[in-house]
Amino acid sequence: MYAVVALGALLSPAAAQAAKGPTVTVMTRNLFLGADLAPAINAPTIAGAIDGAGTVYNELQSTKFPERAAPLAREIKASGADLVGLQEVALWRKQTPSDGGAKPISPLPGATPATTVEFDFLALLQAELKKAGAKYKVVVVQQEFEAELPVDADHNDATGTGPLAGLGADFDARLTMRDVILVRTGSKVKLGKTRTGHFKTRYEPSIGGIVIPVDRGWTSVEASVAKRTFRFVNTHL
Ligand SMILES: [Ca+2]
Ligand SMILES: [Ca+2]
Repeated sequence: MYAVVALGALLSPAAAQAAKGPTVTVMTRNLFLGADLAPAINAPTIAGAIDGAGTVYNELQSTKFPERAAPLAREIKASGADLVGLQEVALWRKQTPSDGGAKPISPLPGATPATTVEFDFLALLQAELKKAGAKYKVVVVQQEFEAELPVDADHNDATGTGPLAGLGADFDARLTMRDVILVRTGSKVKLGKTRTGHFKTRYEPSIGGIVIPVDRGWTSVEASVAKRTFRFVNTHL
């Protein structure tokens, strides 16, 4: 969705009339991280979470962010938005063979984070924006929830790798959630200080007693146009 905001409308009617404030176009979009995480993070046990991670991973493949990014980039271009707030700008990474996930979910002390990038939603969207002829720069990125689990993608316990091979772990998959603000190159909006924060109250499901900290938060940037100042805030509630 996007909106044209007349800054004068935020002032008193008389002041607005006098000001005939400059116009700024803003847009907000939740990119959808690619899958419903419930089968994994709401599983009662690690074994169930590994099966659930298979369901999540297969849904991620079928929702095809690399394809979705193209019309999204065209939509951003068509909006002409000066500022764009993006939520669920996922970064998915993979590790083969599995070494048992990673903290905070993995019960194994030697488990390390996956580093091979599978889908970087920000990089994919930026590439499509470039293809669409829309020039946007990243103003601020904040990392939110992150988790890594072994994945039983073929739902077969007889195929597995690593220390949890017996539970069917084919590989590890790591999700890093991010929120991002973009600014259009050439926009008349001048930007200043950025701020970020996480909400103190968060969703904390547990898998077999291991608490999953589902962080969410906000990013903001101070902005001005024609000597009017405002604050643009992007949040994932
Ligand atoms: Ca790992
Ligand atoms: Ca398997």
